[in-house]
Amino acid sequence: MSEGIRCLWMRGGTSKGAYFLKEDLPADPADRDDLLLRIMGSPDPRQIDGIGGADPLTSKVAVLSAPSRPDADVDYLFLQVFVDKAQVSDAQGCGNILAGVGPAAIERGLVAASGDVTEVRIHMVNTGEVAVARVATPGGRVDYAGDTQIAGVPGCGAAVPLLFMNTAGSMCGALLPTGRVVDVIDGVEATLIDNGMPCVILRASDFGLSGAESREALEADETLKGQIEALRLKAGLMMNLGDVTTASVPKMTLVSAPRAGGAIATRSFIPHRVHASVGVFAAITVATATRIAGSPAEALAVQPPDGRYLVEHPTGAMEVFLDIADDGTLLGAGSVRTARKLFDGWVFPR
Ligand code: NQM
Repeated sequence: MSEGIRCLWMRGGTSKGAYFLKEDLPADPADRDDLLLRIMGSPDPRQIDGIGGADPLTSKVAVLSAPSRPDADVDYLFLQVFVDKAQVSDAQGCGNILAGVGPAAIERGLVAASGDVTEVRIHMVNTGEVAVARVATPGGRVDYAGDTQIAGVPGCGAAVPLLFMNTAGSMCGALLPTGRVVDVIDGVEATLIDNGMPCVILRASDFGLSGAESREALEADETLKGQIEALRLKAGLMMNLGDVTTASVPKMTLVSAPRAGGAIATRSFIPHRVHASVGVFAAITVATATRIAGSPAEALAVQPPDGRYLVEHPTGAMEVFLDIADDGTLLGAGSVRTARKLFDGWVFPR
């Protein structure tokens, strides 16, 4: 049996993942990815011989290290470990796993707790931006208990507020990488947009859907999935992402009018499974699309009075905050998540 590797298993928002120190993993990315596949048990739809949860939302990795820039406290590289393919991708960030990064950095001694709330500036290596997380640290230790509830997670936990700036064009170089609000691909109108996550925003009704379908119903519709994938491959090229055949971006998000008092309803293909809720950066990106005059999302949305967008999804709604200047410039965005340490120990790859 190979040596064990130090690993924190945490829930971050509505995702779960393995948090490692960079120094505990091979320096060569190919060796690192090979090790992570073996740790997670991929490729295998059940990930039976690894710790992955047989779902893209629970097959995630955070790699933490000392900051490589002066305006950050810690570096965070996100890696998506595919479940049924031997692939590991750094082509996206993850705002849910990000919620566990502050706590994990404090647990591992990369960041010192200071006072009741420790502010952790996190350099998101995938996109080159810095997020600020606020972590409850009464008595100098991370406190995971609290009374904040987020949709898609039973029970409550300590709030982890996340703040972002300069997320526009994170992977695509511009908020609207084609320079247009609407592109027509395969006869379907789409907004190609990136405010932290490359997303293709489509009307659910253009696919004969209400937008209230369950995750299971959408995943069972092979014709729909084929149509969405064909669109995605074309959109990826248009969004400066190149050939996205093996990438986890762009996310394909079907939008419809809100049904539960929110701003907009979503069903998000990430990209081959349907998200049980919605990603943090994906929600921020969809909320941003609702502000863009002439976009399908704008026409369907109900604008909140205070910049707090409830983005509806299959298991409730995610609240994201957008700070937009009068001239339309995006000043910042935020969300509140919770995180929880589930297991700390050594993982033994096959
Ligand atoms: O968009 C899943 C998640 C995510 C990404 C995915 C995320 C984000 O919910 O910021 O959090 O879209 O693959 O973990």
